[in-house]
Amino acid sequence: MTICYIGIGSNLGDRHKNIGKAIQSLGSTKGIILKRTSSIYETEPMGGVPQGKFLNGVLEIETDIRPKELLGVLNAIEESLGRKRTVKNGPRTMDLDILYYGDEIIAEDNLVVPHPKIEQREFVLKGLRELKRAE
Ligand code: PH2
Ligand code: MG
Ligand code: MG
Repeated sequence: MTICYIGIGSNLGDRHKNIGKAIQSLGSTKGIILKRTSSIYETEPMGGVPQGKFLNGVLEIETDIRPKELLGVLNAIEESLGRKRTVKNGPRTMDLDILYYGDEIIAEDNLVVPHPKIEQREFVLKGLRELKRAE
């Protein structure tokens, strides 16, 4: 089993409801144990088109699902919550990103881990600090 950190975000529709549903789906997926959830922060949109504020947080999970397959699970949950991939970095009902997968380093076309934008995003660092401090 590997400890992973997942970034969660929503800025479209009922943001709180979307976050709640995604956490519930993730926690009820076979092979995933939801360990802890950071506070959910309201954040100004960074980059992309002008858009509404996000709710963002960080989740700690334990899993035996390999990274590529985990990405598939996250994409399926995004889709179940109505995510449409139209505008790059545009508004989204749900965004689930693999931040860390244990201490693995992955550099593939569709999956880079650790997530390359961790250090540019204060809300991700805040969520990670909150969970790591509680260890
Ligand atoms: N995600 C993006 C682009 N901009 N801004 C905030 N505040 N939160 C996000 O999760 C976010 C963003 C693309 O994934
Ligand atoms: Mg993202
Ligand atoms: Mg994403």
